[in-house]
Parts: sequence; structure tokens; C-alpha cells
Amino acid sequence: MFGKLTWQAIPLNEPIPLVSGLAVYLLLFVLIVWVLAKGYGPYLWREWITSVDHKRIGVMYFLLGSVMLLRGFIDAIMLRAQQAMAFNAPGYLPPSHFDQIFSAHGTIMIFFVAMPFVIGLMNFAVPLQLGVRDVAFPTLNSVSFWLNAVGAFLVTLSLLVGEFSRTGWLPYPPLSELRYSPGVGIDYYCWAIQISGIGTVMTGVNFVTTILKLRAPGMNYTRMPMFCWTALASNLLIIAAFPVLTATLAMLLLDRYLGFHFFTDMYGGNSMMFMNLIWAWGHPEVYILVLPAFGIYSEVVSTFSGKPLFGYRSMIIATMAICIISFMVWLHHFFTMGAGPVVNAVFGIASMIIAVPTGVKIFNWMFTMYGGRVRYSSAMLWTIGFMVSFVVGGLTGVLLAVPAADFQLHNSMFLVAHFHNTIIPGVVFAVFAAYTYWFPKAFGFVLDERLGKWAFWLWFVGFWVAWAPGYVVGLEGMTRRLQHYDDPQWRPWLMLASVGVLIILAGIVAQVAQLVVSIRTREKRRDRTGDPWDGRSLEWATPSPPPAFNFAVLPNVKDQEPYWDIKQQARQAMQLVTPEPEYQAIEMPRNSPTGFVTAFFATVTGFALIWHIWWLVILGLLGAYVTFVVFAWRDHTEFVIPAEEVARIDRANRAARAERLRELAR
Ligand code: HEM
Ligand SMILES: [Cu+2]
Repeated sequence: MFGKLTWQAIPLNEPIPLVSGLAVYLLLFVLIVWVLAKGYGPYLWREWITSVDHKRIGVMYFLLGSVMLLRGFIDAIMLRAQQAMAFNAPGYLPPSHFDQIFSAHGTIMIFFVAMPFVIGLMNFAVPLQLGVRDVAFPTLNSVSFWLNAVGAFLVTLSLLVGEFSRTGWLPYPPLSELRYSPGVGIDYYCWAIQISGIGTVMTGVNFVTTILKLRAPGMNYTRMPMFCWTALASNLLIIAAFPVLTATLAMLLLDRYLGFHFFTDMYGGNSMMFMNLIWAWGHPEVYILVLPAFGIYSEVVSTFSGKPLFGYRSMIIATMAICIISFMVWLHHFFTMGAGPVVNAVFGIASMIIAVPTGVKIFNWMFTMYGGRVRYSSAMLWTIGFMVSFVVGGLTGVLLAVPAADFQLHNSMFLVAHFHNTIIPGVVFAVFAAYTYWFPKAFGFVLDERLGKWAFWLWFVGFWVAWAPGYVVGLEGMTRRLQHYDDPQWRPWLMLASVGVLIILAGIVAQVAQLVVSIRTREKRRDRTGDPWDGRSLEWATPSPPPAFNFAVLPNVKDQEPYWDIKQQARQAMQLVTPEPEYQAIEMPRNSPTGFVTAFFATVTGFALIWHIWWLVILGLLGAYVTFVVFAWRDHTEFVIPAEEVARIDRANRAARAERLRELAR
């Protein structure tokens, strides 16, 4: 009746996951009860859970990423604590549990922290920057979000029911085959990634369509803000790469569920095929994450230097070059496979070539700052911290791309230090920069700068203290994923790395404090102008927070920096009040529970597949299909905002804007 699911699935002999899992679900339960008791339920349902507004969906992605970041970070603390204790000793985590933690940490950080953060920011900012009212397919967008949430939910559920994968953040066969991993850990991993992966592909389709097809009048490709360009590149990569991931994991699942032999060397399969396929997705994946981050840095640098982005066109070329080359380097992840010197050399050189467009970008950012009136706000600090740190991460990457060096450094702590050195300054810092930059747009008040700067310095210093030792122990021969060790040389460095994690922890505490303090003092921090940073792109032309329809009248774009242009013209002409446009009623998509209901059935299906409960699988799929049919047959997909309402909202915005321009003209 219940497939593989028995009472044994509750890990009573492993108190850590059990207690933390219970704590998470208890907290969730208390939260739900509190929401319902306070009567917030209907509001939450109406305004958020069923919302198809790209801004709301963006905020929900961000929330998902933040919660999962805490989880992933707790895992990191546990890993560091284990390695600090386990010198000639077993430490406090048994190997089977240690393995689950590094696997969960990596999986969560990539799929359920970095991805939701980046996709959430694109959701929030891209339609505003393009000067349009929403993405191309708003309901699909909500479905994408909820499918991502299902993945995160399943990974978290594995704490409480069953176990998580022990094979690292990528489940390499043969270890991940049924024979060597008979438990449900790999199945949790695979189904969580498959379900959220479907959501991600739909996001890719949605955003490519939006950017190619829905831009404000006059916004041609060479007038799009850099963030939109990088979002386009990232979503093209998603469309090209994610199906490969899905197919690869599908093959692994066929091996595990139906006795296929795609990756079993003994029966005609080939386990190296998995490495090739998974990295054909995996390398583009790092650019799916980092290209939008580069876009964010471009926006921030130009805004806070008070100058247009230097080398805009070369930035576009560099972005698209990275987009294409990223598909030609996958083999650098397994130079040791034995493909031979020629193949290795080709891939090594291709990998190094990526450093060229990346270098172009770094120089462009520096030239943007050069001669500008740079304001060192916290968003700008994250950006400078990134530039300084990322160069080191990039250079160690070039070093690893030398096959001869990689034979020494493969799977060492040097590698782990390298990719944290790219992903933390590259992606995580960008997310934090974007958070301070766009927060006032989303919520109508500015975050506390003093605590924001504290957060930056603690993260920046903490990052280096945590990861510089990684390079050292890596060069001293320490391999990754060690549950215990006996080389006294490594010990001081690993202790130092633990101190680094604590400094980062202090940074996170500063961020939580920043949010709490800012919310409490929000009346003082209101952004009444909609343009707190003297911005240049169209999102700053809307009120903070923007109305559901974003723009009462779609802006007419004549320049690469449309909002800056409007401000300049108004300043010069001293013509602060332009004639009022003719307001028209606006049709907006109706909210829809489709995403949430689909997610419910996806959770049921995923859980049933993991535990081999076949009748429940059929029920879950049926439910998802019925949801789809009901959605497809609905008649009233839009509602109308009357012209008077649009006029009322826009007049308030125009008044604020006129005030702002008067201020600037002074
Ligand atoms: C916030 C600070 C972070 C710390 C202190 C940290 C710490 C660690 C540690 C100790 C390991 C295991 C190293 C080993 O193999 O012995 C690890 C692995 C890993 N981390 Fe992090 N990490 C952090 C953030 C991140 C972020 C932001 C990401 C990605 C977005 C990430 C992705 C990974 C991945 C993919 C692995 C490899 C897991 C595996 O071996 O399969 N980490 N991290
Ligand atoms: Cu790569």
C-alpha cells in the first residue's frame, strides 16, 4: 500500500536531522496557525499565493532563496565544525550523515538559493526595466515559482522522512546507482530537481519571450538595460541547458527504477557518459547564475558612478560570447577522465578564452567608475568587493583550466575554494547588492545603510577568512569531502576557516537586524519619489512600490537610458510638468490558484515516486492534469482597471515626480 514507506523511514537513530526537520516543520506549522488566527489567510491567498504579478512572484522567489540560504548556511557551519573537530578523531558527525550534509549544502545552495535569488530578481526587475506591464505568460510564471518551491520542500522533507543523497551535489554513478545507493536519498534529489527543473525551463521560455517580444515602444535591442541583456543570455542558456539536466537525471532514474543500464559500466552502459552529460548542463549553469549577477553589477556601477555604463556594446558582445563559449568547455570538469592530451588541451584553451570577455567586463566597470562621482553606498560596496575578489576566483579558474595543474588539484580543497571564490562574490554579493538597490522599489522604503555596510564588511572579511585557507590546504594535498583527517599541517587552516564562517554568521545577523530595524523605522525611510538613487533606467520612473500595472501609459523610449533622458530633458527645459496623457482602462491578468494547486499535486506525485507508492503517483498526475484542463478552460482571464483609477494613481506619481525634478533642478 505505501510502497517503501515504513516507520523505519523516520530517522530515529539520527537525532540531528530528525530534530532539525521537526523544528522546521513545527515552525512552518506555527506560522500557518498564526497567519490563520490573525486572519491574514485570505489576504495572503489573494495577494500573494495566487498572485500572477511578476513583482510579487519575484519577492516570493527571494523569500524562498533567503529561507534556503539559512538552511544551506547551517549545513556549512556543521561541515566546518566537523572538520575543526575531526583531527585524529571521529568528530560529531558520522560519515553517513556528513555525506548527506555536504550533498544537501551543495544542492540547496545551487538549486534552491542561487537559482531562486537570480530568477526572483529577474522577475522583479526585467518587466519594469523593459517598460511593460508583466511577463509574457503570467500564470505560467506563477506555476514556475511554485514548482521551484516544491523542490525545496521535498529536499527539506528528506530530513524528516527517509534520508538525503550522499553522493555530492551531482549524483555521479556508479555510486548513485541502486546497487551502491539503495536508499531513497538519490530519489529525493532526482525528483526534487526534476520538478523544480520543469519550473525553471518554463521560466526560460517565459523570459526569452518577454524580452524578445514585449518591450516598451522604441526600446530596441541596443537600448535595453544591461540587466535585461544578461537576463536574456541567462534564459537562453536555461532553455538550452536545463533539458539536458532533465534528460540526464531521467536516465539515472530509469537505471534506478526500471533496471536500465545507461550508466552501468558492467552491462554496456558508461558511467563517464553521465559526467559528460551532467557537465554539458553544469558549466552553462554557472553562467546562468553569474551573467545576471554581472548585469546587476552593471546597473549598480553606472547608477552610483553617475555615468552611463562604459562600453555598453562591448558588454553585450562579451555577454553573448560567454553565453556561447560556455557550451564548449564542459570537459574541464573531468580532465582526469583520460580523454587524452589533445582533447584536454582543446578544452583547457577554450576554458581560458572565457577569461577574455570576463576581463572586458571588469575593465568596463572600472572605466565606468573612472572619472565618475562615485557614491559608496552599500550596493556599491558589494560591487567593489566583488570586483576585487572575483578576479582571484577567475585567476584560480584559469589555473585549474591547465590540464597538468588540474591533475594535481582535481577534487582538492583548492577546487572547492575556487568555486566558492567565484560564486560567493560573483553571485551572492550581487544578490545582496540588488537587494539593497531594488528593495525601496519593491516596498517603498530604503534599507538601513549603516547596518548594510556592516553586513558587507563582515561578509567580505568572513568570506576571505573562510576560503583563503581552502587554497592553502588544497595545495597541501587535502582532498574535498573529508569527514576526518590526520595531517597536522591542515589543522590550523581548517580552524581559521571555521572562524571565517562565524564572521559570515555575524554578517547574516547584521542583515537580519538591518531588515528588522528598517521595517520598524519605515515611516522615516519612505521613498516618496520612486527614485531614491538617482537612477537611469525605467523602473525608477514608477512609484515605489509600483502599481499592479507598472506604467499608466507605456513609456516611449528614445535613448539607451530612458529615465535619465527624461530627467535631463526636464531639467534643461525647466519644463517640470508635461501635459497629462489620455488615460485608458488597463486589462491585467486575473490571479490564479493554478500554480499553487499544480504544486500541491507535484508534491504528492514526487513524494509517491520517491517511495514507490504507485496508486498515489497516478492520483497526483491525474490531479495535475485536471488542474491544467480547468485552467485552460477558464473564461475570465483578465480584469479591467478603469481609466479613472489609472488616472488617480498616475496623478499621484506625476506629482511626486514633478517634486523630484524640481529638487534636481535646484
Ligand atoms: C556562505 C558560506 C559558505 C560556506 C562557509 C561553505 C562551506 C562549504 C564547505 C565546508 C563545503 C565542503 C567542502 C568539502 O568538500 O570538504 C562546501 C561545499 C560546497 N558548497 Fe559551499 N559554502 C558556502 C556557500 C556556498 C554557496 C553560496 C554555494 C553556491 C551557491 C555553495 C556551493 C557549494 C557546493 C556546490 C559544494 C560542493 C558539495 C559537494 O561536495 O558535492 N556554497 N561548502
Ligand atoms: Cu565549468
